Amino acid sequence: MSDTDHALLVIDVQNDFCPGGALAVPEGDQIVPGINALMQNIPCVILTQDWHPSDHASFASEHPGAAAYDMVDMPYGPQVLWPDHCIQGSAGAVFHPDLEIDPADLIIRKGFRRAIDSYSAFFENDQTTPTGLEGYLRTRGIKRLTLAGLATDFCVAFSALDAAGLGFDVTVQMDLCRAIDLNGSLDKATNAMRAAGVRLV
Ligand code: VGL
Ligand code: ZN
Repeated sequence: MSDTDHALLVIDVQNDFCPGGALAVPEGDQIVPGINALMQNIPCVILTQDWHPSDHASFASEHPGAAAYDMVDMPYGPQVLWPDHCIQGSAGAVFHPDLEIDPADLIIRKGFRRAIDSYSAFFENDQTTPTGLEGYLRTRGIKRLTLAGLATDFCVAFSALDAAGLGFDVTVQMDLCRAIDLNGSLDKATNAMRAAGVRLV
C-alpha cells in the first residue's frame, strides 16, 4: 500500500467504556464495526488501552468523601474523579469482544502509574511524561493520523490535541467516536480540536 505514512489510532475501545461497563459511554459499542472496517484501509493500526492499578489516584474511591465526577486538584492540575475502571487484568479493561485486535501493530497502555492519569496516548496528564508513542510513530515514518474510539471528549481529544501539537496531520473520525459529555466537555473538546487544526470528519 502506498500511504505508509498513515496510522489509525484506536482509542480505548474497552468493555468498561461500553454499555454495561464501569464508565460506560453511551453507544460506545456502536463504533466497533466501523472501526474494524477502517482498519482494512490504513496500513498501520495502533490500539490504546486504559490500564489502571486498582488504587489509581483518578478513582473517586481513593478520595474519602468525594464522589465520581467531582473535580480535585492534583499536583499536575485539575482532575476529574472517575468510577473505578479499566483495572489492570480485569474484564473491564479487555477490548470490546467484537473489536478486531489482530490487525494491530502496537497496543499501547496508559494510566498505569498510580499518581497520574493519562487521557492522551502521547503524554500523561502532567503534559510532560511521554508514553513513547511519538517515538514509535516517528521511527516508522508516520506523519498522518486518523483517530477513532472512546471517549471523544477525553482520551480521543487529548490524544488528537497532543498529536497536532507534535506536528502530525490529524483527522478525528467523529462518527466512529462517542462522548461522555460531562458539563459541556464535548463542545469544549470539539472547539479545542478545531482551533488546533485537527480535521473533524
Ligand atoms: C477515559 C476517563 C478516564 C477515556 C479514560 O478513555 O476517555 N476517560 N479514563
Ligand atoms: Zn482511565
